[in-house]
Amino acid sequence: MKIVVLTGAGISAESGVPTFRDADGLWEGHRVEDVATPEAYDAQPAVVHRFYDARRAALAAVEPNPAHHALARLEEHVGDDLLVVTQNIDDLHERAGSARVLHMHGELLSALCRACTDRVRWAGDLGEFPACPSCGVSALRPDVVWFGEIPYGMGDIQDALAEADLFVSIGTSGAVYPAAGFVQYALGHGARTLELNLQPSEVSLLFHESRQGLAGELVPAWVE
Ligand code: BJW
Ligand code: ZN
Repeated sequence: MKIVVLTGAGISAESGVPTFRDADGLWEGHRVEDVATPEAYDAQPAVVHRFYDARRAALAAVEPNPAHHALARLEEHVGDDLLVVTQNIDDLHERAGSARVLHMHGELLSALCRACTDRVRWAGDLGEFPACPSCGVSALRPDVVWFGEIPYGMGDIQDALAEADLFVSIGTSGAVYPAAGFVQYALGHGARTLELNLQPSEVSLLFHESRQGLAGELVPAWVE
């Protein structure tokens, strides 16, 4: 049975990583839609670098939770039949042991060169405007996907969704496209669909089944 799991900020919440649209969300006082844009970065690159530097530092102090571990165990059982597509830029799936993880919104531990488009590992403290190790130009930006930019891996994701027997969405509000549209795409290709989220999402009604609760409880219960 082929399974595609989509994860969002809710799966990392119990590890202590803040979500975007809950009360204690990121970008305090700002709508993420107004600040997570290339235009915001062009206007105030130092502010945006500081924001991601702080999140990178915070990442070092958190650990995967039972939901990440359950997905890693599922991969041990089903191997290549599982693909985890995550909107998260943290590395908690990998640290829990998942190998088949596609980071559609980029990665906190990666930098993208605006000059040569190489993606390089963000090693330690490179300073505020580090130079690219590939081309030497000082044009490294966070390797994350902002509004108006095209998410990574869309072709592979569509192929996996089209082949999936089961699509499971975990800890995402369904507010951001194209990820919010995956349920419809999977349904259109015959998959069964299941949502695991703390509260009803914007797309809950599209799923065959929607369970509400903590990812750290719902995901292990679903996997076992
Ligand atoms: C728990 C829990 C617990 C809490 N247990 N659950 C109009 C209509 C349709 C689309 C558009 C439109 N206008 C513009 C667009 C496109 C736009 C978009 O969607 N805008 C919307 C605002 C409408 N999208 C884009 O621009 C995207 N690109 C694009 O469309 O390109 C065109 C294209 C696509 C495909 C092919 C070809 C071309 C890019 C979107 C980039 C999003 N980037 C961000 C920032 C990434 C970097 C960073 O992290 O800083 O990604 S924004 C932010 O939102 C981040 C997240 O990945 C993303 C989704 O958030 P998520 O994960 O769902 O978090 P929350 O906080 O919203 O929800 C958490 C949920 O968990 C809640 O429901 C809680 O209840 C739950 N929860 N604790 C279980 N313990
Ligand atoms: Zn470069």
